[in-house]
Amino acid sequence: MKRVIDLRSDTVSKPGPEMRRAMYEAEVGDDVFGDDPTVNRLEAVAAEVMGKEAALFVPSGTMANLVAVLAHTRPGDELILGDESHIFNYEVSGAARIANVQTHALKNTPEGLLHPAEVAAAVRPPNIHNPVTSLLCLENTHNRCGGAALPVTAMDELAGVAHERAVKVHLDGARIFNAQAALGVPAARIARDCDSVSFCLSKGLGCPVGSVLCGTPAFVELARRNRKMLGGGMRQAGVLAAAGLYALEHNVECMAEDHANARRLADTFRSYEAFSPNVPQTNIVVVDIVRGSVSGWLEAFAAEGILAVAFGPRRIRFVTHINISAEDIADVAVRVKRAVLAVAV
Ligand code: TLP
Repeated sequence: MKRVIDLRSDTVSKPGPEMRRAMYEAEVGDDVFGDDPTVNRLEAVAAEVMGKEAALFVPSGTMANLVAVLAHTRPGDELILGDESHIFNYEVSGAARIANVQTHALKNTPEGLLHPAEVAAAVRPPNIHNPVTSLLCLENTHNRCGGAALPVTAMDELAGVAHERAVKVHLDGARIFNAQAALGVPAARIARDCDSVSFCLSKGLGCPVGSVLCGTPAFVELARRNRKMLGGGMRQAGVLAAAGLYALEHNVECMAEDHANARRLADTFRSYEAFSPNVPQTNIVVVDIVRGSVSGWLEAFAAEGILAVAFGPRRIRFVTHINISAEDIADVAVRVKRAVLAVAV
């Protein structure tokens, strides 16, 4: 039986022996009492890496975004975001259901950006009829825009447009270290003009669980309260935070290799007329299906031991990660060739 090469997401990676050892050896305490030294250390390190004053360890990227929205807004406010953003598409309407904010989605450019003029126009003027626009959410790298790394100048400009209008900015930086590797700019610089930034430990960094939300001490205090409300107050969470500390020390550099693997994977697909892949900037390869169907190709790939996900009616997504080597990508090329022969479209 050939080895399954799982490219459904970078969330599927499994912790290796050194990370597990760090988890095993973690010093722990009750984090709801603020007693877990490993969680406290992770929060301090994360804040520093992101250039913010404080941080909060949360179970997931979804909860990081939700507690950020809760902390930055009041019920009935309006939140501006991109129509391709994760918060708008994949977070079960948490912003609407739990934070009671109205989402105002603007069209994302293919590069994952928003037009500054459209953001400016979307901010509601004070009027008895209008909701209060209190938050702009950005995403870097941009998942549905094929892992695009948003340039710092564009981020700064959008944050400027928001701040001039007293609107706060949250960055969903689930994959901000991929942006760091692609842009050659430190994560703290990318997030500089954002009031808060979240990043995932459970994606390219290879941890089993967790995200971190960073911002001012007052913001993080509020976010901590919101995390508790959502049931995200964890106890001896140091076993999980230890994985995060290990990853921040050892796994950030691996991302350049994930990106090289993604480029090679896209090249494989480009050599067939049935497929039209993006030119990946980071670890996400989106392949538009020119011939055949998404379900047909997913089945053919699965038969060859390659796992991917549907990412639209004519699109499949592949994500490289820490458990995928250059040899695996070479192996995928051989398997894709066989799948193409089997489907024969
Ligand atoms: N993304 C997952 C799925 O939910 C689509 C994936 O496989 O890519 N922000 C961004 C930009 C994300 O891509 C994700 C997860 C999240 C937030 C949420 O993180 P989790 O899964 O930890 O809640």
